[in-house]
Amino acid sequence: MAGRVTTSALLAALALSAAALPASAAAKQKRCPASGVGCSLKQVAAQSGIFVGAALSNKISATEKSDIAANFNAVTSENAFKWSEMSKTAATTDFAATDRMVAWARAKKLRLRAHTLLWHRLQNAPWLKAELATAGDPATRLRQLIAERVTKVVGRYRGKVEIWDVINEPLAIFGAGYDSEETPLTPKNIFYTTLGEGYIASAFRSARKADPKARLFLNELLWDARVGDPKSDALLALVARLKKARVPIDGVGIQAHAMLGTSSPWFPSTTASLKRYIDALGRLGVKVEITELDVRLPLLADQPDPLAAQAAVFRRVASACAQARACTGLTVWGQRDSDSWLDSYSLTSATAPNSPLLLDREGKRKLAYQAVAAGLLERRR
Ligand code: 9MR
Repeated sequence: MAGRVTTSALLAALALSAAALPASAAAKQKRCPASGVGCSLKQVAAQSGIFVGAALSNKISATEKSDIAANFNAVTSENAFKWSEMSKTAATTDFAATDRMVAWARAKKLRLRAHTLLWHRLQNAPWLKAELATAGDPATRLRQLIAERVTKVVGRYRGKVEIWDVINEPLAIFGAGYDSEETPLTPKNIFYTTLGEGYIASAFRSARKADPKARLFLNELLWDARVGDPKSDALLALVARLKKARVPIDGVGIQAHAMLGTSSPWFPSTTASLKRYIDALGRLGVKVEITELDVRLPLLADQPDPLAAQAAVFRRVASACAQARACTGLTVWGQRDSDSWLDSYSLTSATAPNSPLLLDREGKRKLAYQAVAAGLLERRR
C-alpha cells in the first residue's frame, strides 16, 4: 500500500544487491505465436494493437537509437521536453533538441509521446521560484507562464506529436494528497501551492486549444496501482473530478517504476489487481498507458533465477495491459540496461548495475523482452 511506504522502507529496498545478465535473441517472422518467440516487440505491437515504446534520452548513441527503431513502434522523450531542458531562463525557449527528436520519430514512423509540460518535483524551470517570489501577483504570473509554455510548445508541434504528458506526478510521492510542504524527498508542488488543483485544468485546456487532435495525458507515479490503495484511489478521484468539470483529458499514464522490494509494496500486486485498476480508470472515460516501466534486478537477487523473476514482473504488467481494454500502450524507461536512469540516481546508484530494462548492455533481448511480448499477445482483437 502506497500509504504505508516510508522513506526507510524505500531506502532499505534500494540497498539490495545486483546480478549479471544473460541474453536471448530472436529472428523475425510475420505472425507471432502466443509465446511471442521469434518476434520483435514492434511486430507484437502491430499484432496486438498495443503501442510498445521506449524512452529516448538526449544523449544516447546512434546504435541505441537504431535499437528503438528496430524493436518498438513508439518513443517517449526522456528529458528533452521538460521545462528545465527547454527554458534555461524565463525569456528563452530552446527547441533544438525537441525539433531533432520530433523529426527523428517522424522519419522512423514512431509514435511520439512528449514528456512533459509541467512537473513540479524535478526538472522544473530553474528560474520559476525566483520569478514568482518577485511577482506582484504570483498566481496571475504563474497562470500566464503556464499558458505561454503550453501554447508555445504544443502549438509548435501541432499535428506532429501524438501524445502529450501535460501534467506529470501531480500527487504527493506517498499518500493521497499534494506536496504542500518541502520534504527531504520532494520540493513542494509550486503549481498547486500557488494555484490550487485548477492548474491541472488550465494546462489541459491550453493544450487542447493549441492542438485539438493531440491526445492529452496526466502521468502519475504509483507504487502499487490497485483499487483500495490510497494513492491509486486519489488518482481515480482526481480523474473523476476533471472529467466532471469537462477538462479535456484523454488518458492517464501509470509510470510503473518497480523500485521497491518484495517485502514492501510491489508493482503491481497481481495481474488481476492491475487490470481491475485500469478498468476503473477506463470507466471514467480515459485511456490508460503504462508509461515508464522498469524493474530493478537487484531487488530479485534472492530469487533462484533473478532474470526469470524479473521477466515475471514484466509479464504481469504486460498481461494486465492486454486484458484491460482501456490500455493502449506500454513503454519501458530506456532501451539497453546501460541507459537506465537508475544507475545514476542517488537512491539507486549504489546497486548499479540495476539492469532494469528489456535489452542487455550489448543490445540483446533479455527474458523480460519475451515476457512482454507474450503478455501483450494476450490481447484479443
Ligand atoms: O529518466 C529521467 C532522468 O534522466 C532524469 O535525470 C530524472 C530527473 O528527475 O528524470 C528521469 O525521468 C523521470 C520521469 O521524467 C518522470 N518519472 C520518474 C522518472 C525517473 O525519475
